[in-house]
Amino acid sequence: MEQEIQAGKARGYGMIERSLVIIKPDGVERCLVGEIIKRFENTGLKIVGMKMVWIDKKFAEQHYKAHKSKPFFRELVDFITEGPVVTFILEGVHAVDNVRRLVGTTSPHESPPGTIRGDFAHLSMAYASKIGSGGKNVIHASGSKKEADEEIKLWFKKDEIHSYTTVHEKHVF
Ligand code: 3AN
Repeated sequence: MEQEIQAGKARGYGMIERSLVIIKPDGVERCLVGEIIKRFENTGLKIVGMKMVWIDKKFAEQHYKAHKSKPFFRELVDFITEGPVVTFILEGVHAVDNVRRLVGTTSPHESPPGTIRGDFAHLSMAYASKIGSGGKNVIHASGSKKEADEEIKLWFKKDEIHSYTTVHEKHVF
C-alpha cells in the first residue's frame, strides 16, 4: 500500500502544480515576508525556488503584459518597481487554486478575514484607481496554470528551481 501511495505521488496525476508568488514592495517594506511564507508552509505547500529581486520597469511591463491596455497599467509598473520584492514558487496538489484561496480576492476590502489580503490590507481597487496607486494588495499569485507556467519561466532560471523532499510530504501530499 505504502509503495502504491509513493508511486501515485510521483505521478501526480496532473494535479501537482506550481504557482508563482510575489510579495510586493508594500509587503516587503511592512516586514510581512515571514508571516506570509509561514501561511503557505503551514498548508504543506512546498517552496521549490525563492529570491529577493528589485525589478526594473521593462521587466515589470513584461510581468504585467496582460494588463497593458488597462488604465492603471502605469501605476502597476511604478508600484512593483518601487522596492525589492520576494518571489517564490510553491508546489503542491492544485497549487494554483490553493495559493489563490490563501491569498484572497484582488480587492482586499472584499477579501475575507483569514486570507492574506483580507488580514493585511483593506483598500478597494476603486479607491486605488481614484488615488492613482497600483492597488497595494501585498501579494501577487498566478491566476491560472498557464499564467503560472509563463510567470515561472519569466522569473526563474531552470537551475534556480530545486527538487527535494520535505519531511511533511508523507502526510500532506
Ligand atoms: P490579481 O492580482 O488578484 O490576479 P489582477 O490580475 O486582476 O488581480 O490585477 C493585477 C493587479 O492590478 C492587482 N494585483 C492589483 O494590484 C492591480 N489592480 C487591479 N485593479 C486595479 C485598479 N482598478 N486600480 C489599480 N490597480 C488595480
